[in-house]
Amino acid sequence: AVQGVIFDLDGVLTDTAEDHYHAWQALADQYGYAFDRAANDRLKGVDRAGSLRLILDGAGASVDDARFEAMLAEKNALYRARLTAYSPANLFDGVRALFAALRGAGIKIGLASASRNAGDVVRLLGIADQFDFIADAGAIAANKPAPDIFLACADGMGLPPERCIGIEDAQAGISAIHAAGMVAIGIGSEEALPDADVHVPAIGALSVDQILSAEREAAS
Ligand code: G16
Ligand code: MG
Repeated sequence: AVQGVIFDLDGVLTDTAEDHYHAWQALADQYGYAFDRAANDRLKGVDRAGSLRLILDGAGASVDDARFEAMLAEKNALYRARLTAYSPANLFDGVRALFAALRGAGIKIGLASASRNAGDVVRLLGIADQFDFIADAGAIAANKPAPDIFLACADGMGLPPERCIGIEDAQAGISAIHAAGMVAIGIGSEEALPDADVHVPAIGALSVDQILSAEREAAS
């Protein structure tokens, strides 16, 4: 049976994507790079440096290493300035109830976000103490779609990966979950996440029973 559920952060527990968008847009405007919401959608689940590489590629621009690092720092400062407005009100509906139900069922809770700010975000959301383990994105060699962060999270919870289920809103994240040997629950439509084993429109629509039956279905 399932012994652990590993959550992505952005798009699963809260909408940090909107704040990443505004930070990247401000940076792109400052340097005169074309950027919009559609371009931002392609950055979901992609780490900070990977995102900047995609933006530069899209603009046909190239910068030296020092400028690249400075731009990363600048984007992060813009993003963190937006995080100061975060509170438990930013937590998606149903997360607290789902976490309580998982705990009641003896199932561990993990976090596998590509964000180096994930620890601060869950503190601001008021749920930091709910996790058995929070994987450190800064200590992971290969980002999603590589399985590393989900494997590190299972390991940190003291569980074998095949006893864990992953929950993601981005295709790269679903691939990472599968590469880790876990069943994948997708937050979003079947069109958006064709590889997910189970789909729910939002985290608030997900029950512990559905999580348990997702594993049984995938195993049969
Ligand atoms: C999130 C977002 C990405 C962002 C990444 C890194 O991933 O989806 O857009 O680029 O974190 O964030 P930071 O700049 O804070 O390190 P996830 O894995 O939570 O969906
Ligand atoms: Mg996500």
